[in-house]
Amino acid sequence: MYAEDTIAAIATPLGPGGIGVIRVSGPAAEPIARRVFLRRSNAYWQSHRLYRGRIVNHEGALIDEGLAVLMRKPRSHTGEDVLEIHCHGSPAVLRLALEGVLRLGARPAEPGEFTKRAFLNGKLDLTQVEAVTDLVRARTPESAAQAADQLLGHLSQFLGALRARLVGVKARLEAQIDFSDEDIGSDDTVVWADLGDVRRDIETILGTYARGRLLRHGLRIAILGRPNAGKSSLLNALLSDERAIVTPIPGTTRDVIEESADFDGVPVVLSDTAGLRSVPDEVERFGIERAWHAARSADVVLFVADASLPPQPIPPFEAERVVVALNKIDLPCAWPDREVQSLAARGPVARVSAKYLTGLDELRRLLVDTTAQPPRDSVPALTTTRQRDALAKALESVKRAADAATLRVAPELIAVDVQAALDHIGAVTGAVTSEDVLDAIFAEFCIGK
Ligand SMILES: Nc1nc2c(ncn2[C@@H]2O[C@H](COP(=O)(O)OP(=O)(O)OP(=O)(O)O)[C@@H](O)[C@H]2O)c(=O)[nH]1
Ligand SMILES: [Mg+2]
Repeated sequence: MYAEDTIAAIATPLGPGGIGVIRVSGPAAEPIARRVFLRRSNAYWQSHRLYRGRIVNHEGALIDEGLAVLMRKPRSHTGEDVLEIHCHGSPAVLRLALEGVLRLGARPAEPGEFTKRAFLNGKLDLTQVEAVTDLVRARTPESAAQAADQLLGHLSQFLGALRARLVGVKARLEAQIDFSDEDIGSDDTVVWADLGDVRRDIETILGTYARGRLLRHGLRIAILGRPNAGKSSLLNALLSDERAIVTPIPGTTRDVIEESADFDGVPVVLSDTAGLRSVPDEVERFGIERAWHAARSADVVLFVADASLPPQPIPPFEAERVVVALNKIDLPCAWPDREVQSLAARGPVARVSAKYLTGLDELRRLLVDTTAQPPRDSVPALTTTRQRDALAKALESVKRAADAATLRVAPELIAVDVQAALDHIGAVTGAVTSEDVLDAIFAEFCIGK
């Protein structure tokens, strides 16, 4: 299925650190181990045993002292012979050690190639492959927990159970086709009931996508508003950090300031921007252009309005969602109720004081959007559009099959929709897949994974 050559890469980030790991996978892993890792005795390498020894290059020159483990196939991450060499986390040592390994017949691994081999050898399914990148990149504990859950196969098991149910339905329909003369009419109710259960389960899991996606992708929030509205103060308040300069002078912020934060487990990136106004000052004008750009590339625009000044219109934004913060509510409010109510037409409104830190929890809640409820423990979350789209198609097929069963359509025809549903669910785990899908998924990987 693929060229079974031997691949190698540095698997840890390149920078000074306690330990750095070189990973080698393929048939030459063991011969390479014997050349570049010198143990006290030249005895047999036991599989899955950590040895201490000297790391040398292809010519035998000493590089470092460290540990090595050989994991013989098929009981390894990739399903091939895998060698891991643990040396000191020095970029120079790691480069020298890798070079030795490459000189002895391995070639540099492409991004994600170890995981791809694990998939091709049936060690991981596609949802687990996706979870590997998600776990490596997770920015909050909740994102990491979600990815770990998927990596451990929770989603795969849920989908496997759905498939098993549908296979049962299909078998029953086929029995009806084969024995159409005999009386097996009672099976119809079983088919309906099973299709109904599968449909409910798919609907439940589709409901997890909004939050699953949020935890995986995070949320880009651009803070916009007129000069002096309190955008930078609000950024600082949301970060609990004096990150941006705050002054009573309008036009203080000139450039976009980006910071990461964790809103109830959702990784967010907040961008504070220059206040929107027409000005002759060229520097500020550039800043305002950047503010508009930040708004275009954000998932949510957080528009900050100053409650202590007479109402000002909110400009139109292209963003998917707008949340309004009516700031400075510690001061006398200059907004008539009617004006405050009309804000709701633009998006949900939070009354806040960046100065006294009030209303911030409510604002965070509105920003991450409460419609994205946390999933129930028993139901794994969908995290990618690929998974969501395939299951949405599966749901359509199951609905069609259920409708056809109600109308007592010929079992052959119902079976076609049931098979389509099986194929769509199979696409999620990769039981049914195409080269394009694989390429798209592995394109996101870094080298050494
Ligand atoms: N009373 C009160 N003052 C506030 C509040 N938030 C901000 N301010 C004050 O408003 C002024 C402007 O605050 P900034 O955070 O710099 O406003 P900005 O929107 O970033 O302004 P530009 O960067 O110039 O666009 C400062 O003097 C802040 O102390 C608030 O909630 N209540
Ligand atoms: Mg500012």
